Amino acid sequence: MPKYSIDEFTPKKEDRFTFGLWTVGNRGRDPFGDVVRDAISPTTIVKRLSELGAYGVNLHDNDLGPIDATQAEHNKILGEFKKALNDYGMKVPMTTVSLFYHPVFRDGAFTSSDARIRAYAIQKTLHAIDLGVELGSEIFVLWGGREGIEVDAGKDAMEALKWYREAVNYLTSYVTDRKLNMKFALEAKPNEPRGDIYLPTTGHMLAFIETLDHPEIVGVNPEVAHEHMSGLNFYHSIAQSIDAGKLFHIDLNDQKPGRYDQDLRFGSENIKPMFFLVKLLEESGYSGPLHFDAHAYRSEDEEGVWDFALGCMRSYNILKSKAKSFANDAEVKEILAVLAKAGGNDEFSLDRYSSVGATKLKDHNFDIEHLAKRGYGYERLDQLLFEHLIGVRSGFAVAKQMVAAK
Ligand code: DIG
Ligand code: MN
Ligand code: MN
Repeated sequence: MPKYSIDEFTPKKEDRFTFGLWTVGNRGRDPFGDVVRDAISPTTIVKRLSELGAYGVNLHDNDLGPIDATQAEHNKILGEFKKALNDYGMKVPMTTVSLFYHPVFRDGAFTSSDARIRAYAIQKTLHAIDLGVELGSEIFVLWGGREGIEVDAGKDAMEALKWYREAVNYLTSYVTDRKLNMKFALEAKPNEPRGDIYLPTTGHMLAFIETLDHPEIVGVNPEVAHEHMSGLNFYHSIAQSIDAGKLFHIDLNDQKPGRYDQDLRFGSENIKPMFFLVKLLEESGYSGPLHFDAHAYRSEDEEGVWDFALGCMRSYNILKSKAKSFANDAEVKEILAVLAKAGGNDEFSLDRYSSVGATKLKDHNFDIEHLAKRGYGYERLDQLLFEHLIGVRSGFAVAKQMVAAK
């Protein structure tokens, strides 16, 4: 049995780490190979994640049991799940709905050209919202994995966006009408499984939200791999989401550039980008769940799955510690202070327009040759960051004790 060290990076419930049932429950199927792992029951997932220090689990409506389960079967499975949550002190901060797995959604759910399928998709989501309320979720994620096309000839993009808006408006009206304590987090992805997915990035979602009837209860659920698939800087996507007051949830994982959606263990590929992400989340005071929408390599057995889960959480905590040591580094602080001072003061009051100010600005004579000459010290600053991340500038706490995995 692998031994897990207990040290300052060991996850604790107050870290707010969560996993979808479908993440650690991923059985390793891929487009070119069958499952490699046995199914892990929801109650076992709750138990093992709790023992590793996780705060909660998330689920799609169909994760607890088959889509054609009878009401009696569904109630039995739900009862066992709720008992496990209670026994192991685990929460369900987020619920979502599968509008992508069943063949009925082969050409979209909210954006299907068939009005009956659009209606079924909304009905399925209403029931999933009710399930989430029953489990105590306050966040409902909508990922439109099938809302897209392979060929544009078959669907008017303007019409598709109208249908998308109709569906989200219907759902927010339901929550408002029934006075449910639930807000929505829209998750973007550029492609896969569709050739092109509508609203492909978090930026598109932020713009879309402003066109809705109840934008105040709609935010975003950005995922690392999905923005990286578009070659975007995830830290910047999160900064814009926080700036807009719309970071309602987040899907943490990792991704090699230019690949399909790999949903890799958090921190396993892009240490520096994930450093800035964690630094922002912690320094901004983000208080939502830290959800890992990722899964173990197909090479792993069940023990490897739990190594994966612990690795996600430990990596976040290690980067959190690195962010603190970097921010407290005297030389880093000195370089940043010089940068701030060299930037001069805002003598033109650029943060508040005035007619007098505009005249003063227009008449000012800037010495741009002089301004063009200054250097910025980024090389030294980035080298210091590298040395923090590599560990030569501050070692990790030595593992205090080794204990057998429970
Ligand atoms: C894929 O990134 C999607 C689905 O796993 C789920 O609907 C959503 C919730 O995190 N992410
Ligand atoms: Mn993904
Ligand atoms: Mn996701």
